[in-house]
Amino acid sequence: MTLPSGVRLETGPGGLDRLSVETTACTAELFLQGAHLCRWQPAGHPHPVLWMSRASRFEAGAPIRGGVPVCFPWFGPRAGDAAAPPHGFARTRPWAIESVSSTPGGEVDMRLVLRADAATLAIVQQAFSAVFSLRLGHTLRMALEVTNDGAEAFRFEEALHTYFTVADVRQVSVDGLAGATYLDKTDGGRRKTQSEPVVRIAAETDRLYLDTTAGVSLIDPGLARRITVEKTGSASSVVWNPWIAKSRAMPDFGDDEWPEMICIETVNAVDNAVVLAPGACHELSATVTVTALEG
Ligand code: TA6
Repeated sequence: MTLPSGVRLETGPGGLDRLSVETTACTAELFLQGAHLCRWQPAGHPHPVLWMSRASRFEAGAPIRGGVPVCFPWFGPRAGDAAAPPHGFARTRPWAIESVSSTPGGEVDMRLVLRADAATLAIVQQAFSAVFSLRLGHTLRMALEVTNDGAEAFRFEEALHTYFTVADVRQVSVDGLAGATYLDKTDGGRRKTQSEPVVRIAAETDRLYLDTTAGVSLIDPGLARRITVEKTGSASSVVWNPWIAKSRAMPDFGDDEWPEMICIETVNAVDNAVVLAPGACHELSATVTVTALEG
């Protein structure tokens, strides 16, 4: 495959193949395993946008900790199968490069594909095609398009499980979810309402917001920036920070890393799971923009 200038296919840590991007618009890295974007840095921005754990594993078949895990065809634990890996199999399967191109302005378009095969059919008896497409530039647009290639309806969950870098998670606020219903995973999954205008993090926070199509903004005074996530085809959002105890419990997450990250995830899960008729397709997208905090 001929790659545009500024894009290389190389072997990364753990022998995992990755596409690396260095253009006038941005730098980025995406592992073919999981179509996993681990780095995206728009030109002119001094601080990393996506967060990566310094303890992440890079091994075939092991989930990478940070960046944008692609969660599919289930979110969180698999219902009725405690042995199944959380967040589905897409993030640990090899995706194939369908196309890579660039624009005169240095933006890079990638399309990667994952199709049902014997390995996935052994887990979920469903024929599907998934295309993960990205436009990497001064903004980041990601889209997950799933097609039901089977003869029966296909119910699935999905998420772009995006990890963002922050100066100190205790100082940030998350705007756009006021009034939404959420499942509080730190409180037995109880249904609650986001009564505060913005979400602040002062303890382990793990909330699945339902029936919300609104964009979400992360205001980070420490890095003097606002990160906005606009979405389409998504009715759920997640806000997650593991805090102290959960960080210690995860071997691929440094004990002292929790203050420097927050997940704002673009999701369809639980009440908002997608049900596709045979032959139908569905797209979820997220567009990430980074701007300086005014004033
Ligand atoms: O999206 C939040 C969450 O479901 C948390 O409950 C936590 O489990 C996190 O995902 C990380 O999941 P992972 O399987 O990547 O360790």
